[in-house]
Amino acid sequence: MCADALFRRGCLARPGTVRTVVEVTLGRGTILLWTAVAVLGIVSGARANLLNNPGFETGSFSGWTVVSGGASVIPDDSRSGAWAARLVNGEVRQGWVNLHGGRPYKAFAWVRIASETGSDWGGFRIEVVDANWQSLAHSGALLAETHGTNWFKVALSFTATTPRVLFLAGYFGGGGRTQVVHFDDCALVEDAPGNLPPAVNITLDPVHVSAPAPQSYRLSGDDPDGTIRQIVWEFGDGTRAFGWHGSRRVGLPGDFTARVLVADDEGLVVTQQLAWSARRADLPGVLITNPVSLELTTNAPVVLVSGTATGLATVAVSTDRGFYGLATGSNAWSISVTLQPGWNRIHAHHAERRIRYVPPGPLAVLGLSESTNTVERWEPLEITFQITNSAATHPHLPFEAHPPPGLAWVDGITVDGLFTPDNWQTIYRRPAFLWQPYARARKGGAEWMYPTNEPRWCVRFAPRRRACGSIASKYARPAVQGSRARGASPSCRPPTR
Ligand SMILES: [Ca+2]
Ligand SMILES: [Ca+2]
Repeated sequence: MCADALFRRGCLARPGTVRTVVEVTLGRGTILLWTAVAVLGIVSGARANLLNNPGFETGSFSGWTVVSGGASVIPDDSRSGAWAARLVNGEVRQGWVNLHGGRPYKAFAWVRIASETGSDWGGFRIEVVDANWQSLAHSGALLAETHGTNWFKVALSFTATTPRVLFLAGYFGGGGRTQVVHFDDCALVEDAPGNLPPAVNITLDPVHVSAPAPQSYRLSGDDPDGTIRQIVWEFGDGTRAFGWHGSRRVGLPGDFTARVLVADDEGLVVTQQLAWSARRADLPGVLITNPVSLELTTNAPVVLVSGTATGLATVAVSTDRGFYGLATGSNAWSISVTLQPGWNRIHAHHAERRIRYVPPGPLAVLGLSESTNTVERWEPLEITFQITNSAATHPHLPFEAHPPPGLAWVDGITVDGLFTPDNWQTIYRRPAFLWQPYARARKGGAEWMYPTNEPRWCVRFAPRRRACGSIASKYARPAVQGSRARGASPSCRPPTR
């Protein structure tokens, strides 16, 4: 009969066949934390600052015009050098600055909102206007609420529309707000191709911590042709922080490397790292002597972990992947640790190893099972299957060949189902997902959900078009992109049409 899109198993060669291909993209081969990507563009030579007395180092407003409000030059809160400007709802500006019409420029200023009271529209701003009094660049209202009370850098970009411009800094708003603002190190420079990386230094104080104790962290520096937009600290002991500086409490003993990720306003990322350590006398000592390497990859599902300990009757070993056990021995201890595919963090008290388990067999899609042999138009066709020998740590997260900096630990897996009603002239791609069936049960007057069996992969598709003749249900073949292990080539073929 001329069926209304009946889907039936096993008729692959007939016209109108719907084929299914399960396409598997596996977790990447390695975790790269804080990979430096300081790839520089072509940058021209030093760019001349077109402003006069940009840092107020004359000790005066020479080169500037005080337009309104309270304005003074102060010696006790400069961003650099000896002097900075202080405005109390004031405004200053440079005289007309000559530049080249049509060329790109950048304007910078360091600003600190020393105090702010009241509320009204507007706020402190940095602005560039052209000879026709058209605003070319504007920082927006800079408020303590949004920018805090520490020094920060304002970076503006504009294209000159006239041969001269004004550089303005000051309060523009209602009289119900009073802002005391310090600013320094202003600049107006012609833009150049490329992007310079942020130049930064980091400090930890103290570097060697007698834990438990606080440790402060501080990043200093600048992006010479822009601003620093994002700062992420990865201290190495499992803690993170954001921002230029702060303090945290250190409790974990060990030797660590702090890494700092710094991104500028054009997305260029540089990293800095600094070794530090913590010791504490009030904890038992546990060392892992085997494996020696802090990180390694293995094809064995069980790894022997051994070490030494002082001050402990038993040594407990656990992983972040569900293993827990007590080691044999105490002063010299050992235990067999069962690994899960992907990365496993093994902890023997505060000692740690990271081991990636890559199953040795070939990647395969097994146990394909359909919900039904035939479905009507718009009815769902559900195919479940298993994937063996995947090395993805997080099968519920998608695979990313090039994850953003800081997200490299998300080594997931992407599985798609491809469906075609016309021998691959038209392809419908549907994402598969790891599906954990549950059973409901009522216990103690409450409803509970219990997982039933192991999770399976599942992809669903409902045909939306009619087709004549018998339509086969599926044709499955795994295809692998990416790799499970570093440098490994795909072990399966791409979809066959
Ligand atoms: Ca200065
Ligand atoms: Ca830059």
